[in-house]
Amino acid sequence: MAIERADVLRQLDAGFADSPVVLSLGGTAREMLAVAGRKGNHLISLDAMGQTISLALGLALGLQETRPDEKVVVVEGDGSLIMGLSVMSTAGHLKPKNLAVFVLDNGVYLATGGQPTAAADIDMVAVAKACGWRDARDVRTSEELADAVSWAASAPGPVLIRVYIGTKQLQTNYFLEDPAILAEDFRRWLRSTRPAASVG
Ligand SMILES: Cc1ncc(C[n+]2csc(CCOP(=O)(O)OP(=O)(O)O)c2C)c(N)n1
Ligand SMILES: [Mg+2]
Repeated sequence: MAIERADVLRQLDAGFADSPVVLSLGGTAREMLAVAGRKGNHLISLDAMGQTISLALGLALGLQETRPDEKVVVVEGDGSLIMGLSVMSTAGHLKPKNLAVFVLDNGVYLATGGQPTAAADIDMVAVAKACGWRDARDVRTSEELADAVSWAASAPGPVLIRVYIGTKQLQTNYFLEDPAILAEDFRRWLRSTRPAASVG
């Protein structure tokens, strides 16, 4: 039985309650809001399809000096990953030890009606490794997911975890917020947890 997205999001929220978590757009963001509420440590890359890992990469590079052992966690979709695939080479080249990416792969652009993505023909684990990422793995069961969450928290990054999920969706409200406010809320949380760090 496939793992569904809401369960994965609950597990990621619990597993990384005090870490920066950068969320993809669309249903992933809306369902995280539904299961976890608005969290200071969650940064939603609202409508910025293909940009989520790039945004988190910059954040990871900025934080790696002050908090090297804390992961910047990304929750990305398969379609959005494929749209911004070039970041795989940049992240593999720069190798931030504090970057962990979870790709929630439902095989479709679910937010826009379920059109198939090219994910079925892509070995994301092989792509990550070929681009110089330190490690990557596939996850198909809740047990493997639990194991991957604790692995990602401690393994040196960048690491990628491809989580195969089903296409069930929670009924959620639409979410609209000024991205400047989302960024400012997140900055406030970062500063509150790192008073000594310079967070611009
Ligand atoms: C540049 C751009 N193109 C298209 C969209 C519309 N759009 C929003 S979410 C989405 C699907 C994203 O697919 P995926 O990352 O697999 O996430 P899923 O919907 O499956 O959770 C699309 C096409 C957008 N926001 N930005
Ligand atoms: Mg998808």
